[in-house]
Amino acid sequence: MKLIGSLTSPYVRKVRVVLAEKKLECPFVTEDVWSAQTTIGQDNPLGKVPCLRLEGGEALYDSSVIVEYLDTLSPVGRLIPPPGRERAQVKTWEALADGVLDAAILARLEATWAGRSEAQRSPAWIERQLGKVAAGMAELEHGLQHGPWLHGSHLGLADIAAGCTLAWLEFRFPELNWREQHPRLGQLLERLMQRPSFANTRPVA
Ligand code: GSF
Repeated sequence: MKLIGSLTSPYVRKVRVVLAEKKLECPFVTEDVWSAQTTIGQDNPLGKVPCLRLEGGEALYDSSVIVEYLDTLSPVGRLIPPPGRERAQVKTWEALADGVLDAAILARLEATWAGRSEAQRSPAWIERQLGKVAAGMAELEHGLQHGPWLHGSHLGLADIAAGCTLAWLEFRFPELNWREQHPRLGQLLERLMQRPSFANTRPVA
């Protein structure tokens, strides 16, 4: 098994955190998917990371599929409940956290992607995406009103996905200053950063 990714991608970080929490060993190979020389298309036709290449050569993507698979590999620290309503709830938290990232990344690319000229950039599109970020963050904060974890009484995939999103927003969108409006999310990230799985996977520019 081999994980292909980058040191800044929050989706890749989610997979690396899950590997660490599950105490699974997996070589990590970095790949710059934005470089003209990238070979990521050989494993993932969508040209995206993370991508997990299995022993037989076949590839798994995207991050939600990879983490679901990894959770089955070891009974250590189950992160996703068994099939049923609770599992759907946890995966909805993951979809929300990933969706906030998707929107924030679209906004960032709209503002910065070198393939687009200044005249081609759309402030209205950026605003639309940032509206999704704000709404998603409010829902995540709301999800912590009854306790320290988004689902149940211990760390799970919902918290890991949210933590990767929060840390990435701080890394790439410091001007959002989300901690001011979302104190519970701030506490969640502080708690997560105490864990080696998060402390050892900080984004590196
Ligand atoms: C998103 C992966 C993604 O956008 C997942 O794995 O959960 N839904 C997917 N990865 C980015 C890197 S990053 O922004 O984290 C990527 O590989 N982008 C390259 C491209 O061409 O869009």
